[in-house]
Amino acid sequence: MASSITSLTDEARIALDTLTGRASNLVNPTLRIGVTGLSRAGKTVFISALVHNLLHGGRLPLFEAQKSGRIARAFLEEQPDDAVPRFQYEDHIRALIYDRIWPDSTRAISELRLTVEYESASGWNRMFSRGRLSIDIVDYPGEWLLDLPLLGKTYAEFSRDVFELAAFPVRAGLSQEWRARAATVDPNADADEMTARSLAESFTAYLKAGKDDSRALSTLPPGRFLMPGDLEGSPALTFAPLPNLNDVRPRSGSLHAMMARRYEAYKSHVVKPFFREHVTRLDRQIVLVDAMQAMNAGSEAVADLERALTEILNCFRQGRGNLLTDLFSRRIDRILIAATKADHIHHESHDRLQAIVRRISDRAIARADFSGAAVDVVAMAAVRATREGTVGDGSDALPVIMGTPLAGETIDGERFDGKTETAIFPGDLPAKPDSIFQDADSNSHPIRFVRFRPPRLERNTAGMTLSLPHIRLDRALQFLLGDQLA
Ligand SMILES: Nc1nc2c(ncn2[C@@H]2O[C@H](COP(=O)(O)OP(=O)(O)OP(=O)(O)O)[C@@H](O)[C@H]2O)c(=O)[nH]1
Ligand SMILES: [Mg+2]
Repeated sequence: MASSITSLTDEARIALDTLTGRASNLVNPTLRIGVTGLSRAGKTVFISALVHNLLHGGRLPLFEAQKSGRIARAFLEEQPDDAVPRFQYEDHIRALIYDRIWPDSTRAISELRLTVEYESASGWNRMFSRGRLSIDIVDYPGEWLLDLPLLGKTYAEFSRDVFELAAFPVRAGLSQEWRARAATVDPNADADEMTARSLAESFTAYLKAGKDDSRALSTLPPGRFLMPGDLEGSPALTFAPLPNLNDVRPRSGSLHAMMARRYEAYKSHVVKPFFREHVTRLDRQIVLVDAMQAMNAGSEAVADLERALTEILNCFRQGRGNLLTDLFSRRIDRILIAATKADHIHHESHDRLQAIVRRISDRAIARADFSGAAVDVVAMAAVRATREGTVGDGSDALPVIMGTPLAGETIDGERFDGKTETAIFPGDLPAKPDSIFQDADSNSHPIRFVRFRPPRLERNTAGMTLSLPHIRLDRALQFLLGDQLA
């Protein structure tokens, strides 16, 4: 399988990268952490909060190195990769802390290097010198990972799979227009740029409709169709599946041949370089999931999230038969699956959220036939936008969360102005994790979901702003970094 999807040059290049990587790692130990998740999952906010808390000595009691005072210094350094956009940490922090607005959507890959100087916990290591670890944090869209299966599929197989999925009840309505348009073309007709373009546009509209749908269906490949970046309009992105293809070689000059060539170009110019240059270099990975949004949208959306998570975990699976590890031996040894935005619910429900995400991941892990790396699950909020309280007293006391809803958010017809702090009873998550997979009445107790503004930071007596509040960010840090700073 490996030889069919990679060329010798790929393998040679990867081997060389590994060698030079290992050599420089002896001089300056580095850890590459990938941060991914579907769009709006909370990647940018997570990285900003993580870095801010490390730079400013935030409250991180579960992050052992910080708690025991062994971190001497943390600072940003120039990143090693000149061709990857820098994660614009300062801009995001300005938005979060000074403007109290959420940072803009980012939609592409970016990277940031944070270096930590620390005292080793072991007396033996301490004798030599202070430890130093550079942490390269790479933010990239989860949608791009969903492209991995394409490497193992021919254009005809890809087309058949896409048509099959598009006919499923959840997607049939959304895909109807594109399927009707596709049914009017003859794959064997002469190649024509305008036909290719109109099919690609109609197909992209279907992919986009799934994303915008209230059921919040997760994205289908090709991932760059919705996030084209600088490839917008290029032939590698101007193709679409064709109906009723069989495995015979397309006639040269036909629409089928043109589409198949562009599909192959997408694989070799977009998908392979991304995995080769980015994913295969990661040591650790955190996958952020917005489980509450899926639960609020009902069991179909939960099943869909599970499907996307299975495919994402599949990319990090080890052993034979994995398109990625077949080519490459360096492996991710820890994966954290993190449910974000836990500040939308009362702490009594945090464990429930964690149990639900564990349940979704367990099924995804079983389906991905996954083993090897250590996997953990956490429910957290990288930035805690709410405080907790109770309304009423005695047996009538209700747990509430308080925060400033974003301007324009509504609850029970009340519209918020973005300035007034409000107490909200968020509702409870189901006690039995399995119930989210059944349609029962998961919708009869939806969580009351309003988006809040980022919090106002407290100042200490010296007038210094304190670090960004969070929920269990320290637990995530301990899992991702703790052993490296021991
Ligand atoms: N309350 C709360 N909201 C959050 C938190 N993290 C993210 N959000 C919300 O989720 C939105 C998306 O967060 P981002 O960090 O921009 O998500 P992303 O994954 O980088 O999104 P893309 O760049 O579009 O892929 C934010 O605008 C916030 O509204 C959190 O910890 N608490
Ligand atoms: Mg982002």
